[in-house]
Amino acid sequence: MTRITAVDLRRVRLPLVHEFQTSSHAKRSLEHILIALTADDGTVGWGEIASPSGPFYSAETVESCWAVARDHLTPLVLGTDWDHPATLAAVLSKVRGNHFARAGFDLAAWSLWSAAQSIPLATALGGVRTSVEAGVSLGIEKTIDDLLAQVALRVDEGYRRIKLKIAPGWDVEPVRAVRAAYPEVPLHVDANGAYTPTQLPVLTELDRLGLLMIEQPYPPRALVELADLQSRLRTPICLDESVEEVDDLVTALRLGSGRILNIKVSRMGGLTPAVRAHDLAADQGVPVWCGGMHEFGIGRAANVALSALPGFTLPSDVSGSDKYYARDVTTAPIVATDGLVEVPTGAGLGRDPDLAFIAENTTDRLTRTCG
Ligand code: OSB
Ligand code: MG
Repeated sequence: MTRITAVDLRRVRLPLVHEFQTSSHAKRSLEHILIALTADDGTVGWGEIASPSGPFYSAETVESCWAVARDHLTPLVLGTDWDHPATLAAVLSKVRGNHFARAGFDLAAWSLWSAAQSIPLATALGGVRTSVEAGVSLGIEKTIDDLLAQVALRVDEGYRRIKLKIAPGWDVEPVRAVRAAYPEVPLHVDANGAYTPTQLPVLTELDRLGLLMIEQPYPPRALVELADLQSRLRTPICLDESVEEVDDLVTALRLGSGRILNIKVSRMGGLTPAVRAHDLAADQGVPVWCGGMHEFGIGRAANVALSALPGFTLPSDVSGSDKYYARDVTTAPIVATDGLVEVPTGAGLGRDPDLAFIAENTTDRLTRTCG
């Protein structure tokens, strides 16, 4: 049995090396919340809450995560006895929604537990790969030339798949330009829910460009409309925002709302539900890949570990730390070489926090203990 005796929350802000713009907003720096859980035997496990600052991807914000972590999740984990992260996840799931906040605690519990077992996190999760294929996600740029320059950079670095953010007004033209310049590169687009059925002609145009998938063309709850769209397109629809719960996946697969699943640890509420979603998708022959939220090194290491599971048959958004940050919060960054990221082999997360660098970039901190 393990008992958490201390919870340490830190808000940490890092500048982005390149501004990132999606259909809803642009960002130059990111603030994530790092969590350190200490067990009664002294073992420490780190987690990360990778929420965007504003409620544009999901309803959560850094502020909401901070409040829920402080007022609800910390009291739930402090002093609770548990023998496996899934047990603690069940306790955390008393809190409805708030998946990003919960995911940070769930990850910290997995880090702690795998460290205590002296096994890599990937092994603890059921991972089978020693390295995973990495894709990149490219934001909306000011011009098509700027976008082509970004694609060139990442193709030259060896990334295995390029994803382009699209939005009404930035879709067929830029995607066609990239397709023309790189006829062979595995390419996909992500709309973050920015289209409606009235824009079917645009999606039909995109359907002709040989894309691997079209990610989240319609808003999260539009599962019926997505199923209708999927029946009209050859290109597989990939679900992201639509699947927050494993039960959403059950509904989506029954309806035929998509053929591929992006599994994000944050969006699902942690590694525990992420593995369940993987298992369900694998059962039904649905390929999955791991999506990202621009994670710092802690969350990034977890994404790599998760991507080692057998059902992750498509390249994940697990680019090297250097795509986003000049320096990361772990003593060793995540590195992609020729489009592959090695799965950490050390016990636990396999990446150590760089405490001095974290301290330099901490904007707020809160510690709670119990005897
Ligand atoms: O939809 O996948 C998304 C970033 C912020 C919000 C939503 C998304 C993304 C990404 C980032 O695409 C991918 C990454 O972390 O490398
Ligand atoms: Mg997405």
